[in-house]
Amino acid sequence: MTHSPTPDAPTSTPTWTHGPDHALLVVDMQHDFGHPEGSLFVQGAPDIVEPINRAIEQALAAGHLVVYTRDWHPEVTPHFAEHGGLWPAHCVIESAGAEFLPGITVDGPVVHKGSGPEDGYSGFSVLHLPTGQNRETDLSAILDENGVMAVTVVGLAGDWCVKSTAIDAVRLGYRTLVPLALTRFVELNPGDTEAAIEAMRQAGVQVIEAD
Ligand code: VGL
Ligand code: ZN
Repeated sequence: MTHSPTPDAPTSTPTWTHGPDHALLVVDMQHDFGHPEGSLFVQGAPDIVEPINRAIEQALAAGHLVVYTRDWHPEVTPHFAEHGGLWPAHCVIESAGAEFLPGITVDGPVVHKGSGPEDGYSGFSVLHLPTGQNRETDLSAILDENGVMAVTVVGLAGDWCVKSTAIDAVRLGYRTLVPLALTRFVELNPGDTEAAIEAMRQAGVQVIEAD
């Protein structure tokens, strides 16, 4: 990785006039998070489908890479409450709940995460519990092969996978934007949304308020 971090990036509204080294990361726009009948529905998620589609269209029109992540869990995983984790079963590999929301435009590489005995939320790496090691996904290799230096992270959920992916992106040296208009939060506990925004800003993520 040769990117240098730019923690003091300006705080202006993002546009899709960014350079060709900019990629859009669309995180976990899947049935279980985004559909009211999904097992881990994130309030407000249906409202961001069309705005994200517009961002995808603009990114593709500008020749930018759009990369998608999918939460992709085995039926038995320490990530699920019934096996010691935090969450109801969701996004089980090849199940209907793991499908992309039918409304979302998919046009780019797809990175799966969480498919082993793993816990974690970042699209870049998850913790492999048997070894205690972080296991990398293909995401940073895909970005590097495409000369990506800056990323906009959108999708679900703002206080979990979007937050972790964005913070990891900064650590890996990408200039990183999160437009709040293009994400929604689980808010498992009151205050989680504000805390997630603050954690992203502290890490050097450029969090953009909705207009
Ligand atoms: C997520 C909870 C559990 C997410 C994934 O995509 O934000 N949240 N697994
Ligand atoms: Zn998950």
